[in-house]
Amino acid sequence: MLARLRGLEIETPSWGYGNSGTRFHVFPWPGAARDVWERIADAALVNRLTGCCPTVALHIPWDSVDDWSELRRFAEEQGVRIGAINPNVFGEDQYRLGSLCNPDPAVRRQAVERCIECVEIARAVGSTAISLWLADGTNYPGQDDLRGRHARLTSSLEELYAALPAGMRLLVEYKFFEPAFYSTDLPDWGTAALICRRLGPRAEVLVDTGHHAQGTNIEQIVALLLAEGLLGGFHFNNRKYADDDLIVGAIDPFELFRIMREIKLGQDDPATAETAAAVAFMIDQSHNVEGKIDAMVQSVMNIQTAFAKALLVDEPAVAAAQQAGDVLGAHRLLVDAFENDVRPLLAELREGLGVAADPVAAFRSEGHAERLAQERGTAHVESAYETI
Ligand code: LRH
Ligand code: MN
Repeated sequence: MLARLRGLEIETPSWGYGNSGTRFHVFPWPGAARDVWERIADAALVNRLTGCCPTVALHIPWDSVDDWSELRRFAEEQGVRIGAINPNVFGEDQYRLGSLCNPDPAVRRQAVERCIECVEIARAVGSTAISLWLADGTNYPGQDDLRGRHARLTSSLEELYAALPAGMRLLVEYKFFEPAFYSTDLPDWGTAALICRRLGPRAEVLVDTGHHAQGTNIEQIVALLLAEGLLGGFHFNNRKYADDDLIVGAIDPFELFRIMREIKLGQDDPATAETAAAVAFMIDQSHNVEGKIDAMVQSVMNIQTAFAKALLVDEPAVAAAQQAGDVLGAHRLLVDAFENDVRPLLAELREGLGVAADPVAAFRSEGHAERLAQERGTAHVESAYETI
């Protein structure tokens, strides 16, 4: 049990440490990271506090530097490695009508080149994953040819896939809407799975837990993608309404438990163990009204809690109840596990990792927030409307 919990490594996102907000306002947080160096330093602090976050994901060009080997060295000196590289093909003017799906071949070229540039960056920093999300879509019926956009998407991705060196994989992230409000070119797991199958074995689906329509059974998608050998990773966060990017498990911890149970079952099944073993557990959240670092640590703790409870499910009894058609019996066995208080177990895990039993309490009692606010001050960021 403890060995499996110790094996759970969680990647944190560089963009989760800086000031972020909504289109209505960005509330600056005292001591929030202001550049990639501080974002990596904060990720390293989260790793020191939790003992299980050895990698940090980067977003390009938000995290771009002149000397990638210097950044790699800095990260390693801080005690972390650079994880997934996220090409940003949504934050520039030319992407109004899309990036890889844009009707204009010149814009598609720029977007493909940005992605291939990220392959070179990944190579330079020792990363083995390109994690790609596209904002691409349309806002009105008739705005563009839906099959035409799909054809552009697949041919652009085929070019990117062909540029991947051995050992590097492409994680394809879908999202059912936003910022496009009529059609999204990569809207769901099915489209992502079809495209990954078409590309090849090193293309896998990334499940962002905030990217589904209300009522979607995410753990069933996870189970299916595991069964098909197509699950590459997660962007964990939580939501009540849309892509709210809230602290993982903060709104629906039972859903997170159900997702982590499918991961456990996938690890235990020889037919899916290889895929399950390579799943990238990454957080993708942003903090509009709360501090960044302790919120990230809380998310890590919530994922560990969900996995610990999933490991406590009496699976042989569940299988027997399922075979016997004992619907409530099977369900109650999951609830029994979920109702466990696993904090003592996790405290034992953390003691073994040489970190505090409650890393959030440690962050606070050690005065990191005050120290960082002192060192960095408060940077003001304009929200979308404020630039009007
Ligand atoms: C899109 C998304 C994607 C990132 C971005 C920061 O909603 O989930 O993964 O690139 O958030
Ligand atoms: Mn995401």
